[in-house]
Amino acid sequence: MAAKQIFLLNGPNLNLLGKREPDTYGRTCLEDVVQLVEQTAKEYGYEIAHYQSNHEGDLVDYIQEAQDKAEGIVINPAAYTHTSVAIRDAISAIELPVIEVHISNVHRREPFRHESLSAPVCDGQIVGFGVDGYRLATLGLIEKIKEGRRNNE
Ligand code: DHK
Repeated sequence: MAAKQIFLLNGPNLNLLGKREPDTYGRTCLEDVVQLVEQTAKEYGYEIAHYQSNHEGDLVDYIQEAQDKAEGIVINPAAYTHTSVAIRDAISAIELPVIEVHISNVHRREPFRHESLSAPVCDGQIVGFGVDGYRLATLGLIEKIKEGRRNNE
């Protein structure tokens, strides 16, 4: 029997993790983040399908795809967090738990990063724990999956 899947989605510029503004985003590369999430998920019998894109529409496609293939989503929409109605609507349209994660503490940063268009349609948000936030988000998501439906209805 195929393992249950969690989609891990990363938005623009997160492919540069480790090299990009390390004082803000740390020195861990995206590949290592994916491994961390895979290890965490595996302990609970889940596999990770990871996608990173710099393009808004790709992220919308992955969110839609998750509906048929995954039990839930961990997503860092990166800059699209603050701008994308399309990503918000895609999350809203699916019937899966979704946890938003941000590496940095966005609330301590520029005012335009304080608002998340997607957080109100997600089931939880993890902010400011560095890349360990992805592990925490995965654990939180697994709890939400166990509970059943998302809690934003
Ligand atoms: C990542 C980004 O790329 C920014 O655009 C967000 C987020 C914050 C993060 O902390 O993971 O504002």
